[in-house]
Amino acid sequence: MWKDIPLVPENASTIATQVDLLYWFLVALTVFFVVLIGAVVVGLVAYYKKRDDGRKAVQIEGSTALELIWTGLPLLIVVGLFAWGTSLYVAMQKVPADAVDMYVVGKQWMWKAQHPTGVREIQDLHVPVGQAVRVTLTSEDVIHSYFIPAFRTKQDVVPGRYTQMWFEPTKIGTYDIFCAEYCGTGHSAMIGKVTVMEREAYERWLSGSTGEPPEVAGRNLFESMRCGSCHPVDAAVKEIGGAPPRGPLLAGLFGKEVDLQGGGKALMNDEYIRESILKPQAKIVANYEPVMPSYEGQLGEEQILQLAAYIKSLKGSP
Ligand code: HEC
Ligand SMILES: [Cu+2]
Repeated sequence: MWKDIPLVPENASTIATQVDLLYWFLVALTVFFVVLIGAVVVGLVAYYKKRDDGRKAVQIEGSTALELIWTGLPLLIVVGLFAWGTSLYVAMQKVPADAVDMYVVGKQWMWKAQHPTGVREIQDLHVPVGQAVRVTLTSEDVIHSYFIPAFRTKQDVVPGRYTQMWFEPTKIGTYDIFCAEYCGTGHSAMIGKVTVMEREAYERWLSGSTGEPPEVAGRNLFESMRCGSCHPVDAAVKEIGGAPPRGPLLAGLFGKEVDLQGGGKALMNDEYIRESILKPQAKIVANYEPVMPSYEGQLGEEQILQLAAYIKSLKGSP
């Protein structure tokens, strides 16, 4: 029904209906009070204007009942809205366990996407219907915002940091992607299309393009950047080049806490790996010398995501 009303985008994800319900409730509530208060104001003006019988206005010095009503009622409404909004917000943040990972890097003025199999595309995004997708986003330059109105999802894309959003498309079709954060002259051209396809069609689309999975690209980078000259990736490696490894073992660490010099702890996640590669001096791992060079300027955001995917894929107990 809503698609016939202009300005309301299509409803094509599992959360779209809930977002719309909250939205329309807010609109209805606002309209209700505007009309009610407007009608009372206009009505009373008209009523007292007509009744010119020389009476004086009566001052009301206080009314506990009235005060309770006009404080309590709005409070109830606002707290209810807060609870509703918060629970929806939490649902929109909680990524389903079966979500597949995709990566999107924003850059003036394009979106570069990478699929779990390594297939890449620019501007557009192809996704299978009925499959939850977690998108990890970052930017190579300024702040952008990844906005897919039909899915009711919008997420800031910030340089130097990873943000996430997820959606589960429910309807086959092609929908808009916009940049929703003014990012320079080409901002209005920073648009694309998300194409929701049947799973088989998506698989066919994927196999029609070539690319390496991010963790494979990451392993190649790990080798070509010679990270392995300091870091063992296998607990069995006790020596590199005839000496004990200079860097910590990287296998089996993802999602765990590492001890830092000076007693703190850090959670090994995408963000921490990124910082370790670009600003290795920011957090020094306990019992290691700060000898890791910074790769700032040598590795792009997409490459860092690939390295993180590779480190994530390294299994085994540290
Ligand atoms: C010259 C040796 C050296 C090289 C080369 C090197 N590292 Fe390191 N790396 C270290 C040392 C030493 C540490 C621990 C001290 C610290 O935190 O800076 C470390 C820490 C790390 C950590 C944090 C590990 C933890 O247990 O918390 C990550 C992730 C990492 N390096 C990734 C890389 C990647 C990816 C490369 C290649 C692009 C690389 N390193 C190249 C020496 C090196
Ligand atoms: Cu932008």
